[in-house]
Amino acid sequence: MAHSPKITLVPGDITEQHVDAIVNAANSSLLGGGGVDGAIHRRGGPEILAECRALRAGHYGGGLPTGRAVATTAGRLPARWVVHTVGPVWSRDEDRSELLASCYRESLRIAAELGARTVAFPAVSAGVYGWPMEDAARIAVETVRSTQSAVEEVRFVLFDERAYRAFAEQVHSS
Ligand code: AR6
Repeated sequence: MAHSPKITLVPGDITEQHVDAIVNAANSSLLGGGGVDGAIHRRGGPEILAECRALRAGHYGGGLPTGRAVATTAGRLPARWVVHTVGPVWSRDEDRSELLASCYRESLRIAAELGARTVAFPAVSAGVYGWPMEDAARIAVETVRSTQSAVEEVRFVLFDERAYRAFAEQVHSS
C-alpha cells in the first residue's frame, strides 16, 4: 500500500549508506561531475559510468532533462541502485521550485518501480547548483511528505552541519 515515506536524517556520506537506492545529484550529461556525483562514480566504480553511457547512446541521447530521474546499477556501493536525477540550477529571477520537487517525486517513482523500499537522497541542487539550503530543505521535505509511494523510508544524508540543521528544522518545525 502507498503512504508517504517515513523521513529520517543522517549526517554523513551518501556513498556509505546501506539502502536499496541512493539518489545522485547528477547533470543532464549523466557522465559525471563534482560534488556527490563525483563521489558516487569514484566509490561505485566504472560500472555506473558504463550504464550511464549506454543510456546516453539509447533513450537519453539528448541528455536527461532537469527534474527527471533514471536508474543504473550501484556498482561497488552498498546500495543496489543509483537513481540519477538532474536538479535545476538556482535562479534569482525564475522560480524553479517545481523542477526541484519533480526530482524528488520522479526519483521516488523510479525507485518504487524497481522495488526499492529504502531510498537515500542528498540535498539536490544545494551545492554546485547554488540553491539556498533552507529552501532546498523545505522543498525536499514538503515534496516527500506529499508523495504517496511504496518506498517506506526516505533518508536524507546531509554532508555538513549546515545542511543537517536546515533539514532538521524542516522536519521538526512543520
Ligand atoms: N554525500 C552526501 N552529500 C554530499 C556528498 C556526499 N558524498 N558530497 C557532496 N554532498 P552537489 P548539485 C552534498 O554540488 O548542487 C555536480 O558536478 C553537497 O554538500 O553535489 O545538485 C554534478 O555533476 C550539497 O549539500 O549537487 C552537477 O553538474 C549537496 O550534496 C552538479 O554538481 C548537493 O551538492 C549538481 O549540483
